[in-house]
Amino acid sequence: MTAARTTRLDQGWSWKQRNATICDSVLDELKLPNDGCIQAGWKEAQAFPSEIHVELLKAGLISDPYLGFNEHKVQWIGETEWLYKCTFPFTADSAHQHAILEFEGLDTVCDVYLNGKLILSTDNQFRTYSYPISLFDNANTLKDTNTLLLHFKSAKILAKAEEAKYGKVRAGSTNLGDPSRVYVRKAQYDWRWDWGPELMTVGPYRPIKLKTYSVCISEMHTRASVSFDESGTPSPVLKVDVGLDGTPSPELAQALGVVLKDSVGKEIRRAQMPLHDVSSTTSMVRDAVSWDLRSEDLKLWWPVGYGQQNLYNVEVHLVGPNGQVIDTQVKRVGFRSVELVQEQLAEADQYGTGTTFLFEVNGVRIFAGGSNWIPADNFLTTITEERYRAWLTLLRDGNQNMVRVWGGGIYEPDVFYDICDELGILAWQDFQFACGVYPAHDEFVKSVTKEAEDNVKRLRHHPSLALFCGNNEDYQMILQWGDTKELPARVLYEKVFPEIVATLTDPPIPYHRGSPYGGKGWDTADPTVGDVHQWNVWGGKELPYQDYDKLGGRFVSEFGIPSMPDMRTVAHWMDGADETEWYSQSTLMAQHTKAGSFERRFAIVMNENFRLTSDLETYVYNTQLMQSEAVGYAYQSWRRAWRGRGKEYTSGVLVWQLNDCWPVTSWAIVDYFLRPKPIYFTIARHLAPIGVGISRTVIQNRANDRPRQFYEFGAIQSHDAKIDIWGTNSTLKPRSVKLELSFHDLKSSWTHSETHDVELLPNQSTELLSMPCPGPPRDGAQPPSGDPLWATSYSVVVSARLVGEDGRVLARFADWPQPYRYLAVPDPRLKVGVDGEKVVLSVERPVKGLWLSVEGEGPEVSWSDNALDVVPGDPQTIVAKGLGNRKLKVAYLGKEKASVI
Ligand code: BMA
Repeated sequence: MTAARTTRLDQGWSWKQRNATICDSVLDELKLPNDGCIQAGWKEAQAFPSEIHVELLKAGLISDPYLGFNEHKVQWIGETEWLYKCTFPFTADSAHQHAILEFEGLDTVCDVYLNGKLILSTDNQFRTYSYPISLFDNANTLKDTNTLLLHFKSAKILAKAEEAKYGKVRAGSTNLGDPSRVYVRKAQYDWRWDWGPELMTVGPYRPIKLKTYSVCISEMHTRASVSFDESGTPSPVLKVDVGLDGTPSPELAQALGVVLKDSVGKEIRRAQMPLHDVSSTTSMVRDAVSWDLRSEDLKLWWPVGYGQQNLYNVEVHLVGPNGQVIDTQVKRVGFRSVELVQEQLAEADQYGTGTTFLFEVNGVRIFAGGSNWIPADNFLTTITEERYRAWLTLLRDGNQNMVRVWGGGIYEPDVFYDICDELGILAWQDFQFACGVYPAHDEFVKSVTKEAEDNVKRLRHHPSLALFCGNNEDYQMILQWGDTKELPARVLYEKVFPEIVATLTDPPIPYHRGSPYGGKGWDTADPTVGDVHQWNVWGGKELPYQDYDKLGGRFVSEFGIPSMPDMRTVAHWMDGADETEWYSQSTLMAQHTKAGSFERRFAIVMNENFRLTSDLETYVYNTQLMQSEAVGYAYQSWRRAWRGRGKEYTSGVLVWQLNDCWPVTSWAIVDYFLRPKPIYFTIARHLAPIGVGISRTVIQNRANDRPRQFYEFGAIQSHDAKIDIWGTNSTLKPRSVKLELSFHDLKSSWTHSETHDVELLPNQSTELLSMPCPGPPRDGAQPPSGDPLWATSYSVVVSARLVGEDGRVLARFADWPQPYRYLAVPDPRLKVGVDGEKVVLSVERPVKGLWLSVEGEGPEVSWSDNALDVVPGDPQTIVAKGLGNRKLKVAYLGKEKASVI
């Protein structure tokens, strides 16, 4: 009796372009091994799994599509056919009657030939395909040496053919690729998106395996759950279902062993069940174990910030007649409960009453602060585990606790969710549908059903997985377009997916039919129910970002503002371009900015808030500060709306978007090369366990004074300004802290400070203070008689910090007069003290948006904080990991070009 054996077919691959003019069909090629067409042009694959653009690039046959205008030079690749082949040996094992070839991911339209025989035709990138082989039939399918040949066809051409057959539909705008994309189950962003290039790659992008066995474990379902009694004591339960494949007869397999171990390998429980009650026709063993575990033995899994990420391994062994292990599968699990709570709010807020949209984990209601995730590259095979870890660690270190895997990319590989489990990041997983009227003909529904089953089964054991969601913006688009009446794929979002999720997950993973979705007909913009995508600041009505506090909802799962990336990233795509091209409106900048109407939209928001500039570096800095101020203001306002039990007016904020898939100007808060933009640090401060916020409301003299976003400058005759100050506390304990306020006039040396003892309520925001904004004395000047009184606070920076009992500063925030284009900022007289990796920053006058970088090349510095507002009397200490002996550079509002200090 030999154990089941799995071999990864990852050696000896080669590839070439299929030349249809020489050979009529791939089959011909195989049958004529000496014909020139099969020999000629095969190139050894440099990596496996593999994608054709990556191979072509490594072979020096194309130029890097991420540079300059090269994207346009490689479009032919997506319209061409490609072949991959490998030969692999096979030694028959007399004990093995079965073999299975498993394809974990083929991108996308592919005919698979084994030894010249067509065994599979695929058209869904998201499915796992398998081909079972009986080793005892006469077909002799596997020989001593075997050839596997993959013939990839153009998904772009297939999409067009399907469109011709089923009709042209609406799918986003031209920025979101050709609408025919909805017909093919390939990552939708490959067709181009409003932050990504059009790169239709092909290839075996995930592993291919050959498994041989007499009997084996085909799947395992670990049902790790926890319930709580009235006193809150947890009762963890583990049930395990095991699927068997092959011939589970007593001569071959006698028992199933299940072992539960902690993360260091210490055994917690073990059991063995005989298989005699499993008939050869039953392939699924339900409740192989059903354990009520004691909470003393097991610790719960918590999202980051609420407790530890305790993980356990569940091993399932298939045991043969002599006690030998024939097959093993292991899954890492965590014990936690997760619920999406949509219940009536106790009181109305500015939007009315309505229902919550919040995540409750282990009975604790959690404010979800996080990011939307897009694939981290157009070439998925280049995203190593290390890169995934770097991305998700950045997210976690930025005080974020949720990531939304957006519906126009992919179901990420296992490693992504493994890392989420380890770091305590909750994952919101969209089914892969985005911004379109998707079809629902039989074949399509069948294929998508398989896709959904494959991925739900693959992902359901991850404790990080908090939500499955039907699609991205398909409902919203209908509302937006106004001329489309029906979404055929509602059958998927409203029937197929919820049924699959309900049947295949236990404990149940919540399901939401689409993001955004409110529940009232097509209305996806209702702020009182469900989630919203807030695109009326960038996009839509182009409202000022200072209005974000009025534009929230119960859960804002998307909103954002783009900015240019780090200057080094710009330099990368410029690829040595002539200096005459280095200006913000050049064609090369446009090539690396895909957002619809970005010229107008940037013009509005930049013009409203910043001085015009023709200097590229100043412009880059300004777009980044703008993004940081705008998105930061939204985080701060919406976290304030998490006001405690029954008043969870906003329970989550996910910025669009965490990452980039190539070097580009986009909404990303960290660029393609993992270089954080200022907003990354601003969000981190707003989501810290303890936070402080300030909002300033201009008190108008007359009803027709200029709107409030202009604060007191536009309404120069404003009577005064009111400031509201609140604190946030995401811990589960109240905190007594000192609120220290300081006020600094930008026009004079006037300052004022005061301190208040305050208490921050647990797991919510607390309103701390509402007061008139002080300002310098009017010096006796009075407005002409009859004119209203004007304020002097219009040039005052209001700064707040929360200080703990031990004197430690827990939170800081400064509210500056706006808009910044009016400000004559004084020289801050910045002092920078460097001691190893410790950097101490102090100023004599307030400084806004202080951005630290380093001179010269070298490893990326990891900053503990950056993009700072610093005020006199409040020096800040930063840790600059990796600084070495390099010199620091600084930029800030008023001195936007970075210079060495
Ligand atoms: C959202 C997303 C994406 C898009 C982004 C920026 O709606 O769902 O489709 O990239 O807006 O426009």
